[in-house]
Amino acid sequence: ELRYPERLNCAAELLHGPPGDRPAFRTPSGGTWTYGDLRARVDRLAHLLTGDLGVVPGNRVLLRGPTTPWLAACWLAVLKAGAVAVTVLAQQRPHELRTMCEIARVEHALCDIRAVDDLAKAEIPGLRITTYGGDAPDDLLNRPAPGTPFPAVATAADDVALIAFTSGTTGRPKGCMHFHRDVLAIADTFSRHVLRPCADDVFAGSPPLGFTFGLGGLVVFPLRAGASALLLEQATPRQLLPAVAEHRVSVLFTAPTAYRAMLDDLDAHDVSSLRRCVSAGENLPAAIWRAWHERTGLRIINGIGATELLHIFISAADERIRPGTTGVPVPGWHARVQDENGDPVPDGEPGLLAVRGPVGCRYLADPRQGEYVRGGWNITGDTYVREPDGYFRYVARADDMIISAGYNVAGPEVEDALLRHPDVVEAAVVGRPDEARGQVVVGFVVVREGVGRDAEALRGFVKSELAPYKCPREIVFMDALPRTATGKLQRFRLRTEGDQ
Ligand code: 3SK
Repeated sequence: ELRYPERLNCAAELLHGPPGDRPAFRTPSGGTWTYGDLRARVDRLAHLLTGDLGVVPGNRVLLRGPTTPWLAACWLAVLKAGAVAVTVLAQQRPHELRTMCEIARVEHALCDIRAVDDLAKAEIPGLRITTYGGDAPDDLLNRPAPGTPFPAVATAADDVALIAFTSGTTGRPKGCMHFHRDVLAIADTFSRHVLRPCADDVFAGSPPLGFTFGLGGLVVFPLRAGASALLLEQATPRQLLPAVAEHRVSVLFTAPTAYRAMLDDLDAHDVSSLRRCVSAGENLPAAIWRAWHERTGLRIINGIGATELLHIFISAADERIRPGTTGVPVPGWHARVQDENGDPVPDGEPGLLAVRGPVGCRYLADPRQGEYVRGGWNITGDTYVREPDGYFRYVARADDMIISAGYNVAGPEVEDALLRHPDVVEAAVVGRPDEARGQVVVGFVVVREGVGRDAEALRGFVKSELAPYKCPREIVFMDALPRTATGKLQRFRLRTEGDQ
């Protein structure tokens, strides 16, 4: 069982250990931040937050920007100052940002100057935006600040440290609150027991820091191990391979589709530095695991995680890996498969995945809490089978969430965006199976009589409302959507539409 002191500031814990001259963060251009640099910069930022910006413990601070050491340093400074970090994706649009700020009651924002336009456009009442990375004298990084150490605020282990958003099936995002001890717990369970990193490891990967998969893999795990992370602003599969080769990356975090895409380019790059490859975000097909193993000799570490539970809770490493399964509960975690009534189903039969462990789901002011946490178990929304030998095998998502290239997309949220277009009278959005992306988003639309059927114009409209990964790949125009006699949308008919 994990035990932490009653007073715990996870940022201070993550920063205090390694010698000052060890590398902490690396950048693609060859820059290095040592632990000494990182500590000094986090302290400067914390002084500015609590001084110039007037942030007090408990304030919620939005963080938005591409994956850079400065974004990571801002995250650490917010936590060290006892405030709550609200991490969002750089692709999120004004409408989404406004909703999240409303839910999390965000007072301040630290925003990379390159990502500020949409945040400014959101016109969030009362939000004080401070940019970093620009030339202006009031830019966060250009302000004078004390060069003295900043004493970490003595937060309680179960004070909220961060709020991470997950899109709900109803479309309204859910804010998941996580404590200071939760941040350390993900490192002291999955990372410590499955990854087993050492101080010489170089971490890298594609998930952004606004996704807890990336926050854990690229900030929390390397710092907890005294290792370093290469932070890539651009991390498409084509960009990952040269970065691995050039920076001798040893621990890689990305999604199954990226492993698959990298196979095409593998021969042109030296990936001999890799010793751990982690795949999560969606199910890892056994065929991709086998192809990667054949070509690299490396056994991909598959895992299932959730924003609600912060990081990975079922996985396996080394010889315990069984391709085609997710693995076994990570030490510290418990998992079972149960039916709708909460009764365990026999091994070999599908049911709802239920897990409990050191991190639990705590939605911020959201009645859906009662759906996720039932009888002390977190119900992740995935259908799983537990094999007789204790391995867990993924079957499907139990709800209507679309998972496209590792991103979770809630169909109803995209429908809402489509319906905001003046010509659209009805919209339904479903995921259609796709070899490369797992699923692609497809929108079915009924438009007002007499107006033209312009799919590109509608896609452009959705892109202006939502992050581009949520935009339907295809728009199908219909005269009417299929409905039951009581008027309920028959989504299952749309999912197979076009298969014939
Ligand atoms: O949502 C996920 O799939 C996930 C996977 C790994 C770690 C964290 C998360 C949220």
